[in-house]
Amino acid sequence: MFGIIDDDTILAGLSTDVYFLRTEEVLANKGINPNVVAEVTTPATGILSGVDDVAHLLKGKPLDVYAMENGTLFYPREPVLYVEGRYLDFARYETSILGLLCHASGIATKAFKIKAAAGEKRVVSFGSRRQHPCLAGVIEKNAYLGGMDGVSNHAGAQLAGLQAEGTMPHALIICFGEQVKAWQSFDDVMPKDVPRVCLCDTYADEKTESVLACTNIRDLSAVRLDTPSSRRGDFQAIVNEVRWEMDIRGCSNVEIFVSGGLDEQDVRDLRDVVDGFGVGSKVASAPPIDFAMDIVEKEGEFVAKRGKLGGKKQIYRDWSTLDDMILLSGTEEKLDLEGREPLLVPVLQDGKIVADFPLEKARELALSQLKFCEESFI
Ligand code: PCP
Repeated sequence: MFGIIDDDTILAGLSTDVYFLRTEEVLANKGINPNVVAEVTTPATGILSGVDDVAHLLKGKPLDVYAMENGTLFYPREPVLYVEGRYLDFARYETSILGLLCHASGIATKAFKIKAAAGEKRVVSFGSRRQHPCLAGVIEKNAYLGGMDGVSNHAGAQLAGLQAEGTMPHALIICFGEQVKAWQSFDDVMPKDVPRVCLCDTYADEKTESVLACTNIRDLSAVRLDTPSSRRGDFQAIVNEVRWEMDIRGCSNVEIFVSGGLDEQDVRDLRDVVDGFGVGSKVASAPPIDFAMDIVEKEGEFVAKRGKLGGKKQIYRDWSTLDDMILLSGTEEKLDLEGREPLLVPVLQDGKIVADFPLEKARELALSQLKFCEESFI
């Protein structure tokens, strides 16, 4: 009904470009099915995600897969994953392998950049409304993996094993016809563990509404300012004014949370004056990472198309600096790799999943790399 391709069709390799199905037909007809190594690379820097999905996609096939762990910072031209096996055992899956990695890593990478901009301040994913609803789980999982501190989509959070969080929409206030009644009713009805965050921009200016919220809601935890861009002018000055007016009324413990069309630069500009951010489109609709998959070995011979590097490789990282060396597999013993660790680890061995993919661990890994990132990237 909603134009969604189901799991079984994806697992059957049919969510693919038709040229792969034709390639299979031609190769099978001519009896050609070489043993190959195909690697996934990109000219971009980013945070890897989607390796777990690729493992589930290829599970049960006579293939070996090696990959960086979800959450790893990757650099241009580094293989993030490779598949080894007979070409016809995975030809038709290239489209889905790339789609899974490109989409997940795109969202995780943008979330990482938003978190880098926010520093210690909280960032929450508000953007599931910007994409097809069937993708909410993908969006929230990867937003969290990349560094967002919370997510707002109910089902998306559940699918990712997270607890959704949120404030209130303008619709609630409009249904009551005035702010105070709406905020008080929210306070009456919601369980105590739901933070009292009042949306303070519906009818009057932010200062007026924030003061009203402070003086009418006893356990007010924060005000949310979702000031429309047509009214915004100097947003930082508006926030400073709200802060001042709440402080002089003894509400310095009430936090200020902002949302609405925010990107990295807005977050950077506002992080010293607010306590948290809701970010929607910029994370949920992040550009995909442009990964490509290329055969680099065929029957043990180095092969590569123009612009790609032949041969199976391993990457050795010095975790104290995030400096990497890309080496041709098997040449390691000639070099001093003291203090470095291989990044491409087994994920699938002869079709059996041999790695696990805990979300928290991937997020911690992603965030542990923040302090080493060059400003040009974040
Ligand atoms: C928030 C804000 C943006 C949404 C969420 C964030 O909506 O207005 O529209 O996404 P963005 O970063 O893509 O802008 P609410 O204020 O909760 O929405 P509504 O006006 O529908 O109540």
